[in-house]
Amino acid sequence: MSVGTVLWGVKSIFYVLSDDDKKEYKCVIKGKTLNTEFNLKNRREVSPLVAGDRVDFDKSSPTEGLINRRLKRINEIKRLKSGGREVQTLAANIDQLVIVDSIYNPPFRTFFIDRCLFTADCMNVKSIIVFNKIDLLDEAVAEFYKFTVGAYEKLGYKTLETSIVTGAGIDELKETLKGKISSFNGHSGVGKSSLIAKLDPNFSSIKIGGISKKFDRGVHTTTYAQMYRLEEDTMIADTPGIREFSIFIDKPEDVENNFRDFDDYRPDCKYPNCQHRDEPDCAVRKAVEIGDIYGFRYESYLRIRETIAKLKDSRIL
Ligand SMILES: Nc1nc2c(ncn2[C@@H]2O[C@H](COP(=O)(O)OP(=O)(O)OP(=O)(O)O)[C@@H](O)[C@H]2O)c(=O)[nH]1
Ligand SMILES: [Mg+2]
Ligand SMILES: [Zn+2]
Repeated sequence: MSVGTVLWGVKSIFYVLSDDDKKEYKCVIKGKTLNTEFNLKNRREVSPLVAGDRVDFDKSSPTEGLINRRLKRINEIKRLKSGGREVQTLAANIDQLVIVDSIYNPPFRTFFIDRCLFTADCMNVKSIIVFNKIDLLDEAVAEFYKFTVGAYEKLGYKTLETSIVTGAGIDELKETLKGKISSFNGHSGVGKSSLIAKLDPNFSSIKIGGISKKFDRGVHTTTYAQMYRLEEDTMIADTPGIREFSIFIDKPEDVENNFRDFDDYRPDCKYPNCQHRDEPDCAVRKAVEIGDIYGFRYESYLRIRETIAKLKDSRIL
């Protein structure tokens, strides 16, 4: 029996990098189902194995194998799909989540970034925000962009600005990824695959898409997550772009606890179970009013709460 890491897979075939000989094996799941040790509460899991999963498997030939079991995940970046009826894991066992957004085409959205940050924080995974296509920064968005970057930096999140056109920030990105397993997440068309291709010429065959004119959004080019090995110990999961990053959360009370900007104020709310909406003497809302907490972060918080309430109503949570 060997242990390895799933690099990528479609439908029922998974490519596994074996720990012992560092070779790739084309594997299928033994039997038809996999014991995933995960309570899905009647939801369907899109795929039982994703890039980054650790499995034990038997080699059946020098290039093929049979997967017996998925090992317990250290962490996983999950989202809900199909109105909450399906759970999709984007990557598992990662050291850091790289949230990629673009300055323009498509324009960056703080709500998306906040949901990703929130998901990573719930999982205790470090996150980095990459603003790609910095070459497209013009006066119209410069001020808002600067404000946003400043806000995230102040909250303690690392931000990077990159461009595959000018090469800006690519070396810094490489340095940030070195020796770690990272997952690139972001909307379709922000340039996740382009960045990975830029990091190593060996990845030049990676599929890069165009932007669909009609929606001013990317046409989905990457259709499944795939792990790229930059060096022996540096791995990057390129995940398909997502329109919606519906958060997946097990415990609704996690919402408050994972807005780090609220931490200093929460203890001063009148009610210990304050949800910071319309309760009297809410220290969080007061901090928002006087500008000590960013308004856009508070908006994101409310929207995440709303999502969770809806899921509860439809008994998905
Ligand atoms: N101007 C500019 N264009 C870029 C940059 N990075 C990527 N692009 C373009 O953006 C488009 C989308 O790039 P992709 O790398 O396919 O985007 P993706 O995030 O992988 O998209 P999905 O696979 O659909 O999730 C392509 O036309 C790229 O050439 C950049 O830094 N500057
Ligand atoms: Mg892609
Ligand atoms: Zn409150």
